[in-house]
Amino acid sequence: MSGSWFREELYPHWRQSFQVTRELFRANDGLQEIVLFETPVFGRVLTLDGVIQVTTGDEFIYHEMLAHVPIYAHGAVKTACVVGGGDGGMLREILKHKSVQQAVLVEIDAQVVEFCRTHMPSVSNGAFDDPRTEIVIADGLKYMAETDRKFDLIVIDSTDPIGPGGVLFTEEFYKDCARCLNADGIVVNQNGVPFLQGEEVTDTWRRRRPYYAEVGFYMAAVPTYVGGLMALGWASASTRPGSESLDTIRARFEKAPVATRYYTPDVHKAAFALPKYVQDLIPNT
Ligand code: AG3
Repeated sequence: MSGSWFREELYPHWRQSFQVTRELFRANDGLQEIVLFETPVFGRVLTLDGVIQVTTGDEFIYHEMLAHVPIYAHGAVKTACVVGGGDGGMLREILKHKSVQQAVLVEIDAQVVEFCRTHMPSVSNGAFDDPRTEIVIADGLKYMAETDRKFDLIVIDSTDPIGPGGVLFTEEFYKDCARCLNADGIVVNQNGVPFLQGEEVTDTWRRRRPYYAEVGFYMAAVPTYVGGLMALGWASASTRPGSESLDTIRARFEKAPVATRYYTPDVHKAAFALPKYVQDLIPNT
């Protein structure tokens, strides 16, 4: 990281660079390499195996959209499970909801949790110490295959489908998630930036379709997940998070408000308007 620039090489033919004020930490526990550095525009930036995961500047967009959209669409989430998400940002957003009684975080890499708790405390903002939180250090695939718990919401807060997080994009895992959802439960995940990673949308749709009556996507614009809008996937046996009327979502938000900087009921509804090039990645539509 000499020369004060960090270059992310996620894509073979397109790279993005960040000016680095200083590198704060670098470690490798054998599972993945974790690096933290300070930047002028995005604040603290965390990478895993060289790919941007969180920046303190724009993480709110991703975390709010994967937490509040399914929660307000469902209307009464009591139990939630986050798979991945070792930085604690997703837990933080989920726990803003008073209706949530229990949130289980299943993270494969203990160093990520400890590291983020110490060096990026604003991201978890106390969520790891909330009495409703349970932290399980385990492989998410194995956890979902073995647990007999059921959840109203499962958020798969993964890396891209490379490295240890790759299993969280498999048909086997989506099948187990379906079994671990209550009848009206919803699972959501990140599906990459379809302009550059279009196959993730197609693959996720095909792999979920056999196990969920309802499968779809919605969009959010996260500056450091460069390349256009990011696709967020959802699936459920019965709840269609984009179908509730704006009035219903507004009423739920007003009755049980949470502080947000990106999410609003209007943004919730609008996020389900898919650009044509994204629609075209979904088979049979
Ligand atoms: N993990 C999602 C990182 C995805 C980056 N992918 C990309 N740019 N295509 C975020 C973890 C935050 N809790």
